[in-house]
Amino acid sequence: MREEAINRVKLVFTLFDADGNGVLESDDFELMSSRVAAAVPGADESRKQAMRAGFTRYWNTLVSELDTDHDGRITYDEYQACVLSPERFSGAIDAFASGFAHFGDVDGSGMVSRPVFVGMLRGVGFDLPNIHALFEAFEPDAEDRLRVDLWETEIRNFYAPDMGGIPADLLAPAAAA
Ligand SMILES: [Ca+2]
Ligand SMILES: [Ca+2]
Repeated sequence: MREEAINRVKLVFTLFDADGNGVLESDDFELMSSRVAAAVPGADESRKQAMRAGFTRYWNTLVSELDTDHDGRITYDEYQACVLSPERFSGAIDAFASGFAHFGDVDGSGMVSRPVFVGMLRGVGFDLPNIHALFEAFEPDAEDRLRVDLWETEIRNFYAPDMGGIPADLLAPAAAA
């Protein structure tokens, strides 16, 4: 796995621990999907359900693959094993990426506006300057929107073990943070 990919994976653990208690649990994924839902008040109900289903499947996959001691929680030590077998998560990540990105396509136009993009990624817990840097990397159109299909692809890239030097790295700077 490339170093950039490992940096991204480490960041995900910190973000997914939405309640900050140091371990991942189903409650974290509930909390995070609620925050993302709250960021898009006018969202379509079916898109919201798909987004939430993506979070739920992701959690279910993590807990079935990584909860070595079967206590229903994933510690950082348990979580680190995911870098050894990223292929086991690809189905869940595809569903998550699709549900998440399309949730931001509020009007079904195939485009995502900057306020929605920023609100959703703030809901996940990324830092504001990084979010704007990523948005710019998508080369937004004259109405300051990005293409939802490019975003969906980049979410997959974020988790891809062999990818580095990609726009998604803007969310997880390797810098001495
Ligand atoms: Ca937690
Ligand atoms: Ca455990």
